[in-house]
Amino acid sequence: MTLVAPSSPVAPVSSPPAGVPGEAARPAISPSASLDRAARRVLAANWRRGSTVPAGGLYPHQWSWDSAFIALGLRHLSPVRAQRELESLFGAQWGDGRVPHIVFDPLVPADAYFPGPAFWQSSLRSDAPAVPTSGIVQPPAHALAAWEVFRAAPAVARERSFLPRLYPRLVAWHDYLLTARDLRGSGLMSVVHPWESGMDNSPAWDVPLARVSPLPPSALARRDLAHASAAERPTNTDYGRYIRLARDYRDLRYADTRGSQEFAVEDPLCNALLAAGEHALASIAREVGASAAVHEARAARLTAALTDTLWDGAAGTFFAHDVVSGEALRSYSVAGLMPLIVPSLPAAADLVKTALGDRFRLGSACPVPSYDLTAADHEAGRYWRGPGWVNTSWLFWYGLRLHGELGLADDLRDRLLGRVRACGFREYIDPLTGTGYGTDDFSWTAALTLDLIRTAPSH
Ligand code: 2M8
Repeated sequence: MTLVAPSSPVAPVSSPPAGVPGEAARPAISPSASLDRAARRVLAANWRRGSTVPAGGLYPHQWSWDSAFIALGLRHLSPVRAQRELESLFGAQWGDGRVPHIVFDPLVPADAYFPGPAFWQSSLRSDAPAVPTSGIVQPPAHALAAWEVFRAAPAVARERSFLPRLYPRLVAWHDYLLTARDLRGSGLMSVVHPWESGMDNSPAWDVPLARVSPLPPSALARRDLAHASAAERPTNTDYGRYIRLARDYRDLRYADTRGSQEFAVEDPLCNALLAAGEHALASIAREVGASAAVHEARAARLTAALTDTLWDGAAGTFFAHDVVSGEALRSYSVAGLMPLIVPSLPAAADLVKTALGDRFRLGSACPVPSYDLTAADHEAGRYWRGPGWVNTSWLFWYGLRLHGELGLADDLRDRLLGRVRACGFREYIDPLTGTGYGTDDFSWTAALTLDLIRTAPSH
């Protein structure tokens, strides 16, 4: 098979890699050959007529930020498939610019995933697409992914007008987040449901979620427990609250009226992706002949807002802000380290220091723990309350390279590959023991593993 030139986040985003896609061979790391093959098998098995499911059993539809990470891996296998992954997602964009967190596959039985299309009722909105979707969003990793997908194979992308077609949709997506979702005029976007953060049951959401009265277990038709152990998933009380919040938002026809939210937080991970995404949009704008200035200005504003509003210098991390109570959510989750992906971030060196400290133990724990290793409520095998995930670790690795921490980046890459080699393409992994949890054959674990294998070490 032909391989594409590895693209590096260290290279300036405005200069695509030279050469013809498909000509450069990946570095010969022979122990990775079988891992590479196995990752490709997972992605092939999870491909469904134009997009990839996160996992055939547990998540049998298309998820928003999963597709961004999956596209980053697919770009090494088939530039066209990587482009289609993003195109199919944006094909389900709503008229107000939101990109739904799930695009349902009409061929999958209605009760395969809860809550399904009958719960979300996207048809309540005349600006929703014909295909059924959810009505909430997920972290905006897409502009970054689109630019990296383009850089992997510019000729193929130009031939298909990939960026000219996607650019206006990416802009509408960011416009939605920066206007309708700037709930207090801080310049930052809010998430209005824990699922929107991507880190569903993060301890960071415990305080704001405690205000939400849960629906009783009889109102929940959980399907996840058929595919993963209850000890590794959110509790029934969490689920009761998730469904309550989603039902209330749906009953408002997904209106983002200021002050109507029971749960609203400014999350550092989402806002970091938005800022990094605006940098990517500036590069995309240059490629398609649009003005980059608006995106550069937005990136600068977001970086300043993140730093002024969410950064806590004494703690050495970014904390989410609870828009309802007006308080900082002082929880050391990996989301607080994610602004490392933002170019020219003033706090970059402090974030690396925090990652190397006891709470995250970057030098030994792997993947990067989703939550503070020293916290009394750290749970090494429960979802977003402790285990490490390959996507947030990949983002941290990307940020390390971006900020010139090449030795740390290479070390993290090698240890991530070692973990996956040992436990397979699991959804999440105990960062200290390497025990795998959640579903197996998880798409973004496979895709980002492939990306780590195919990207040359920095030095
Ligand atoms: C998880 O979230 C979904 C709800 O969106 C679930 O638990 O059913 C999260 O890990 C989320 O970040 C991820 O995108 C999704 C699919 O992999 O699963």
